Amino acid sequence: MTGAAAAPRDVAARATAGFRQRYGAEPAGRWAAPGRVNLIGEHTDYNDGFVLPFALPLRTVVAAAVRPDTCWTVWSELADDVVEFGPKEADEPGRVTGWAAYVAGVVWALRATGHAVPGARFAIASDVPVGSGLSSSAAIESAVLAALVELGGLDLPAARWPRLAQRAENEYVGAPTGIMDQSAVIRGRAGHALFLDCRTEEVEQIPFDLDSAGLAMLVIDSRAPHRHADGEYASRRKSCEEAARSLGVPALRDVRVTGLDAALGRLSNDETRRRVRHVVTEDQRVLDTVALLRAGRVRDIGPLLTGSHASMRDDFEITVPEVDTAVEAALAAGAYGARMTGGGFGGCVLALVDASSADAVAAAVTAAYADRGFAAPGTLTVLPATGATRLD
Ligand code: GAF
Repeated sequence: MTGAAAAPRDVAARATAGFRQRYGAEPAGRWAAPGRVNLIGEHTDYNDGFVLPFALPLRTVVAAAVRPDTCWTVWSELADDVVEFGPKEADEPGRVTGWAAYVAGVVWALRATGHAVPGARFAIASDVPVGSGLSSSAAIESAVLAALVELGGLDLPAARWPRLAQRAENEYVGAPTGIMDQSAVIRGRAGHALFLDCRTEEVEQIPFDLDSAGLAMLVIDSRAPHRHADGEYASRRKSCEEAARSLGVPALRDVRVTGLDAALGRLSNDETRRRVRHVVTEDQRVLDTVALLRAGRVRDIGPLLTGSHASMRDDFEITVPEVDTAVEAALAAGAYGARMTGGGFGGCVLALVDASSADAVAAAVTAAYADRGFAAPGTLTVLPATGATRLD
């Protein structure tokens, strides 16, 4: 032991302790933003379609205060590292790299849209695991954005935050993602899933009360090593955009299931046909899921979740053996439905289960992993939680 105080376990306390230790001062406030899972609607967001994510109880907390000059200093417990940048680095996308790029990207996006961003010091602590597909990057962006808007008294209503945080990720970090993650993280509400029309950005909070239905949502971290996920994501997006151009529509959202066969008949490439079929049927599965939840039929969404997984596996081809194993084992152990959530090539699987059988389903998945020689998965049950917020 070195005599240093043990790090506090609570994420907000860790952010505050990190701020005091790095900067020898008190933060002006603490802002939190959660990770997310997507209940259904995968790779539909950048096709102007529908998604239904919810915010997780796992959060990233940013303790922050303004500094007198126009520079930004960031410490994160994730890398136990301090990064400092000024306007020159902030104004040139790509200049700040690694985890701090998500912070610099937000500063860039705010400045690029004409906001006078105050210089600031940040200390970041997080319970959102990195690399598990639970949007740890959107959580950092959103918590930093919330902090800067308030510290700078910026005129920027929360409804515009998701698009701005997405720009940080697309244009500063260079990841061609859609608007789902930032929307879930910013606009999520406890006890609800967020039904988002990614074209109009209209949202509807859909009650998703697992507890009173005696259900639980099991999140299984597949622990699958990332296999070229970034390049595969970009290539899926490109195929979709090319397919929309071939079909003469603004986006694949404009092809509805009733017109799917006719649209497929106009495409000559089999792989492109499968990509289009995934997106069009997935949009419909989101709409069907929303209809069932509005009717209070939570259990009945199970087959739609499983259908979404099959579509991602067979048509969009973004699953890997670990996630397929987790889905199969969860279903065999009695889950009502199961699917990979997020961009693919690893990440997490969701399984809708009776609350009383969550442990047994988790154990069954762990056993199936051991049989296949995979590293043990992580498991936890979650309820929809609140989006980005100021803590105090
Ligand atoms: C990632 C992206 F960031 C989202 O925008 C979305 O496209 C998702 O993959 C797939 O649905 O999380």
